[in-house]
Parts: sequence; structure tokens; C-alpha cells
Amino acid sequence: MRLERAELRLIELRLVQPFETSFGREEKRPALIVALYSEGAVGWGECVASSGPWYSSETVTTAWHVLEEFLLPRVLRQELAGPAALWERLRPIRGHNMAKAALEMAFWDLWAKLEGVPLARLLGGAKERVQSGVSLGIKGTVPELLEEIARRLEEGYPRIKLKIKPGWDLKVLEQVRAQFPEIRLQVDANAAYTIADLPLLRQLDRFGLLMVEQPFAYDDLVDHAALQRDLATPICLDESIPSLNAARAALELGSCKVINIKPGRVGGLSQAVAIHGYCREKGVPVWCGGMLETGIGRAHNVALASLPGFSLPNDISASKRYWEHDIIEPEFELNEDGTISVPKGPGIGVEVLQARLEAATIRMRSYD
Ligand code: OSB
Ligand code: MG
Repeated sequence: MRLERAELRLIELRLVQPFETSFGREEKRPALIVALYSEGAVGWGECVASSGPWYSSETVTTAWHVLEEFLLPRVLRQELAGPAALWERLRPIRGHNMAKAALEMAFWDLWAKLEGVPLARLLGGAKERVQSGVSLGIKGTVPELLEEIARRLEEGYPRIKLKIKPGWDLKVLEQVRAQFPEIRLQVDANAAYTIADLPLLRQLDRFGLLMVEQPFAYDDLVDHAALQRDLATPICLDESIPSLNAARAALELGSCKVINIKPGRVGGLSQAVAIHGYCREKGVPVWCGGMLETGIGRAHNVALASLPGFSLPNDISASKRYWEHDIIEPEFELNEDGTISVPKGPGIGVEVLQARLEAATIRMRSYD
């Protein structure tokens, strides 16, 4: 297949409610959308970088630069035999996984559409529904958090993830557990602690958590291994796993017992599938994380989470948990059994609403 044309588009959408983590608060979500055109079809990808280098070193601006100057020139007008061949052309560029992923995922969607098959099936996924979960940001007060947990449970979310940071941890969890003793609960620190917090982190074992996600630095594996030796609760790594090699190192060192796979963080779906395969061989459960994606990125995540190793609830919530109006149709909805359905149409299986996209666009450029 020959890639005929590409479009980069910077959009911005307002979140229905601000989202606060240990690294900051977001009220609006910028997203870099990639469209690839070939043989009358279009493939869509979404770059999950945010406006600043907080979750990772990438931003929407660095991603645009790397896509325009280095990634697109390596693939436009080229004859590409499939997603593996595309990855071989992107691989020599170091880092910039979110920029690579946006392009790579658009290519997977395009490829699946030209083959006339759902992306989920092309990736090797058989599930018709994926387990949903919801990630709740840091709130101003504990009662506000308790109220939101109650509301999310009422909506049907079968697993709650809480963001924690020093000062918003044990006391909050005590009150959450007092009111909700049985719910499936996990926490995510987004690297807010250090090994000096070991005595505090040991106490997390009291709360019956499914896992504690990324307590230490994004580039640490050694301290995570020390903590995991001391903790009965499984550690899950997110930021510390940018590649298959990092996943291998983490499992060899005993730095975690669970891995959160985000295609954007690892350079795309090929790498995500490779990490899934490695974890499956090792008997390590995985789940798909989220980055407050629009329906485009969400559709990719749903396809990935349909693979068999995604055995834990994913950070894949319904469209309306994030947006008043998503940019795709049909929107993703939560089923009564706490799952999200995998679309059955070709590619990502959802329609991108061009008018919504145009209305949210800040900058657009076409490349051929
Ligand atoms: O660490 O998982 C994270 C959102 C932005 C950046 C990092 C993270 C998150 C989330 C939200 O937890 C998950 C979602 O998209 O629902
Ligand atoms: Mg995380």
C-alpha cells in the first residue's frame, strides 16, 4: 500500500470536569489528530501527548515537529507492506513514542479498513466487550471524592482508580474504605513518591487494593523492585514502561507484577501487542491505560484491550465521562455488565464527525 497523503490537526476539547493528578490539573485537552489517506480510505490516529512535559517528555508541539520533520517523510509516498514494515521505518528515530504511535495507529486503522476487517481482529483480539474502569482525579475535599465514587458506581463502573499523592493518600483511603469496603479499588501515584516514603507505602497493604500504580520515578526500576519485595499489593508500572525492553527489565528485576499498556506510551499498537505477548508468556496480567483520549484514541484502546491478556479492568470509560460531545459516532457507552463493546465495523469501527473536528481545530496541515 502506498501512503498518498497525511493530515496533522491540533484540536482542543474541554473536559466535562477538570482532571487532577500528582503532576497537575487539566481542564482542556489538546490532541494532535493524524489522518492518513490511501486508495480512497482514511485511517485515524490520536497523539496522547499533552500541552506540557509532565506525564512524559513529549508535548503536542514536540510531536508535531517530529511527525512533520522526521516521521512523515520516512513513510509518505512509500510502498508499505503492512504495519510491521511501517514500524521498521519509524524505529530508527529514538524516543518520541507518542508521535510515532499517532502515526502508527492511523496506519493500523487505514490498513484494517482496506482489508475490510475490525482493527481488534487484526491485532489478534477475540473479545466482543472489554472491562471498563474509571480513573478519578484528586479532589478539593474527601466528601467530594466520596460523592463522585458513589455516582460512578451508580453509573455502573465496576472498578475505581484513585489518583494519590503525598497528603492525599492514607487518610483518603481510610474514608473511602469505610464507606465502600468491598469495591474493586486501585491507586495511581504518577511517580509522586520516593523510596524515603517506604514506611507510608507499606501501609497501602491495609486497603485491599487491586494494585498500586507507578509510585516512584518514571525512569526507576530498582526502587520499585525494593518496594515490591516489601509489599503484598501488586505494583503496576505505567510511566516506567516505554518499551518491550523496559517491560523485560521490570519483570526480570521484580519491579512490578502488573503492567499498564498504553499504545501511545510505547510507540503504537505493534509494540503494545509485543509487550502483551511477552507478559502473557510470563503469566503477568495487563490492562489498557488511558490518557483522556477522544473517541479516536479510545477506539484504538478498545481494540487493543480485546486481546486475551487484558484480564484486568481498563481505564476505558464511556465517552461522556470525558466529553459533552465526542468527535466520533456512535459514542462509547458503558454496558450494564460494566463493559464497553468492541465496534464491529472495519478499522476502528467508529465514524469521525468531520464538523466536530473542524469546530475544535486550532491548526491543520496537509502533507503529500
Ligand atoms: O497515569 O493513567 C495515568 C490521564 C492522563 C495522564 C496519565 C494518566 C491518566 C489517567 C486517566 O489515569 C485515564 C483515563 O483516560 O480515563
Ligand atoms: Mg498511570
